[in-house]
Amino acid sequence: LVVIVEEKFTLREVLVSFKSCLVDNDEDVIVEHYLNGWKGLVRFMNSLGTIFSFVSKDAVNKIQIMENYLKGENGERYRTLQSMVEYELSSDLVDVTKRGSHPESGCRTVLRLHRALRWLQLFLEKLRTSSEDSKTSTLCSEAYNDSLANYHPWIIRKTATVAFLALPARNMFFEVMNVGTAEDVVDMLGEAMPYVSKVYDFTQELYSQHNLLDLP
Ligand code: 1PZ
Repeated sequence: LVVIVEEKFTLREVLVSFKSCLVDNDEDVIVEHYLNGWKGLVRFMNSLGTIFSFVSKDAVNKIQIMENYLKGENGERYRTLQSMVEYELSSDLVDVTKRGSHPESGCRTVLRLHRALRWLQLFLEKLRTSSEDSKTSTLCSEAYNDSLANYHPWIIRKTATVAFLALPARNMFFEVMNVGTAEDVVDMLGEAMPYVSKVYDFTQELYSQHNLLDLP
């Protein structure tokens, strides 16, 4: 007899897991933990249905690129975002103005995830403050248009906008989060999103200091 126990999984633990990214008085981010946070987000997204598989595929691909660096011979240089940036820049491993011999640098790969984290912030904040009759697809596309869309070509924007229409309604969406009543969800987001924001803010600052915010 084989018993398969579906592991209970809640959005709270995913968001809170970003807390463990920050080290050294919030002056650095551990890449391994950052990727773990992302794996949780991908898992959550997959539980929303296969329509988002084109999104999760890209995220998984980027997580994989970073994990390969971590496992590779220079893995130690990729331990934190700060050490990755210093290493890749000082060793000329980043295409800075146009795509060239380093199309998959750690810096540009993390930048894609970082931009997506901004979308997540905006979207979850909209959800948190939304009323019962708000449409998740509207909240989602507003958040998208204010963030990621600015970096995406027309065909991806179009595809994303169509996919958003398949998002479950607000109450269903809250249920998938698996944290309790709508009120519990609102409380959870208020408590857990600051961890994500801290990681976002640190990364933004680091990338801005090194002029990395427009990497091709
Ligand atoms: C909850 C519903 C999920 C909605 C997800 C909203 C984001 C839509 C983004 C659609 C983009 C998917 C296709 C991939 C595009 C890539 O071209 C870009 C740029 O990478 P490059 O081509 O330069 O290598 N990839 C990205 O912008 C990263 C996208 C990651 C999206 C992760 C979403 C996180 C979801 C968390 C859900 C809780």
